[in-house]
Amino acid sequence: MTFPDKIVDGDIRSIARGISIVESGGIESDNLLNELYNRNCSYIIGVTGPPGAGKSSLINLLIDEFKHHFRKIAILAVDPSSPFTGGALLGDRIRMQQHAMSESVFIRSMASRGHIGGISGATKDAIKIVSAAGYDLVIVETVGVGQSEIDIVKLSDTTVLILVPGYGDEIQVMKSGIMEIGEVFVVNKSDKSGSEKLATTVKWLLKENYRNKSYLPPVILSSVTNNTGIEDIVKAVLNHKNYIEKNGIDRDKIQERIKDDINILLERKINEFIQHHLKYPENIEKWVNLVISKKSTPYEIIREIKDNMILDIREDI
Ligand SMILES: Nc1nc2c(ncn2[C@@H]2O[C@H](COP(=O)(O)OP(=O)(O)OP(=O)(O)O)[C@@H](O)[C@H]2O)c(=O)[nH]1
Ligand SMILES: [Mg+2]
Repeated sequence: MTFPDKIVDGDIRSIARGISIVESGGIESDNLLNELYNRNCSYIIGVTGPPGAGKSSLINLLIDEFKHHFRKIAILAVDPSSPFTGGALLGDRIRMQQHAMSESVFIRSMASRGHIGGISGATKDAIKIVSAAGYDLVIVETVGVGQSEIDIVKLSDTTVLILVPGYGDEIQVMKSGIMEIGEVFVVNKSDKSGSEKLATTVKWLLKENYRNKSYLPPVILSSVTNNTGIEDIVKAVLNHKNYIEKNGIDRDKIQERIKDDINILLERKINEFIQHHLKYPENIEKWVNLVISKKSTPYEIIREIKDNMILDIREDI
């Protein structure tokens, strides 16, 4: 069996290796993703929220509930803080450990390599790997810090935003622009004071401001400590899944993702092309000197570059 076939067959070691390959990028990664491309059929849930909101603990409980609705579940936790084995990474593993041995649950922590708080491109590719391997549900955990929230919205079919009392008074909630982020809102740590007030505020804000008039995100109180609200979160996610399928939004999202894939590859190719044919940026200093010594102008230089490039490409063909 070939390596990509082993992934499709669901072999855990091959899946893990596949993810390591896409994390490193390069031609090997491109070839693998090409082999696996048209096999993406997972439902993707993004779970985001401030550090320590209880995302990992909640996911741990949600897994059991989601098992009734999906065959195989993959969890990808993006660790924003440390590219190595940082505390958060270890913590996520421990919190989800009880599932680690089960056949139907795959858990992987990924470093986001310098994308502060963001989802690395590698996460997007890792989703493709587990998706090809037949995981029909993928849960991506990411800490909500600015850009990462936008990234997760683009990536996910349903985004679950976890809030906790104490972090966000009304103004913080407003400021962080959360109205654009979630389709399911959760106020976790409802065993602590202030959670109901926060839930009421968020509900009110959503009602007033939510972008989509035909879908109003629910606001759910949960507590990992008391094991409450878990079923409600799953129901809300399935409800949103239903909504997007009924309204064709899932198709729009697929189009957006493919567009993104093509754009990323195109950008990379154009950069390689420029570097190769123009010897850029090595040549920039030479061009600057030509202008300083009045031997040329930027306009002349560009014209010459363009003409040379056309000749160059003709030779290539
Ligand atoms: N009281 C209370 N504590 C909770 C609840 N949920 C989680 N915690 C605690 O909050 C802490 C952080 O939980 P995590 O699940 O690691 O939170 P996280 O959002 O995944 O954290 P990062 O991945 O580091 O951003 C842990 O000590 C949990 O035990 C809850 O509902 N109530
Ligand atoms: Mg976590």
